[in-house]
Amino acid sequence: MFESIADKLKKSEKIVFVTGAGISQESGIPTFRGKDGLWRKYDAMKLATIDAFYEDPKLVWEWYEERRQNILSAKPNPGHLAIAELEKHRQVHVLTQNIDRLHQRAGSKSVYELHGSIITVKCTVCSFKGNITSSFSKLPPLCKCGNILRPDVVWFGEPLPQDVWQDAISQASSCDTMIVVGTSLVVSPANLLPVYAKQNGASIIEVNPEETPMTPSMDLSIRSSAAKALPELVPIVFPV
Ligand code: BV8
Ligand code: ZN
Repeated sequence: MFESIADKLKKSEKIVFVTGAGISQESGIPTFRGKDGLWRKYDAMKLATIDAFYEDPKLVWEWYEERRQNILSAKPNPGHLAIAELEKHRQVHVLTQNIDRLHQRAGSKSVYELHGSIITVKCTVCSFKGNITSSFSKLPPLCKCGNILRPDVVWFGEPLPQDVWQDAISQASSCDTMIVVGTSLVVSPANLLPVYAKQNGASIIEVNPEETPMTPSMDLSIRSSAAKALPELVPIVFPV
């Protein structure tokens, strides 16, 4: 799969991955827009927004709690593990749209969570932020200050965490190779990251069973799944 670009990969000092829901699909976590997509059962534009939350916090919490249980029982797959392995031999950064923390559980150290994390909550009023360690007895859960807590994720219409977004732009703009895995590149501004990389002369590779809007601009677009393609990548970039 990677033979045509193997020499460039071998010379890459800094590799940045941009990942989406597709990289966690083989861990049993449904993607958003796929046939098994989360958004088939639910209208995510209805649920992943601040208005939906204030309209019906219990419903939104039920959706996140269902996803959180599934995520906690999921395991990193060979795709996540290959990226973590590569980080032992090269400068690797992961810019993920996912909120499932599977990259970190696979062992990746440099992970930028562009859309937050389902494992953390924050207060809708005070500055409290913390990890969820057990299921809540009542939904929506309340903060010590008496106000309701919300999942610490970025909803549609909300800005990405500024520090994370700025860091993601600088990583994308200074890498030799960007590998875009498991994202439909529909959601902005995360879908701009490959543009930043290309503008700065990086080689960009896509790993996705389907085409995306950026397939024509890719140096290499691999029609395969993350768990199959990424383990092939490591021995090419870092021949032992
Ligand atoms: C912002 C967190 C500005 C929560 C998510 C019109 C109206 C309203 C808004 C907009 C609009 N037009 C544009 C916008 C902006 C909007 C946007 O982009 N909307 C889209 C829908 C058009 N963006 C925003 O609102 C962002 N904020 O712009 O703020 C601003 C600035 C200042 C002040 C105020 C505001 C915030 C976007 C973040 C939203 N939150 N998630 C949660 O998870 O519940 S988005 C959600 O979609 C996920 O995070 C996910 O990451 C993201 C993208 O989806 P993908 O990861 O790509 O997943 P998808 O299912 O789409 O694709 C999976 C891919 O994997 C497929 O290609 C498939 O082929 C492939 N695949 C499948 N299996 C495998 C595989 N690949 C490899 N291996 C496999 N096995
Ligand atoms: Zn509070």
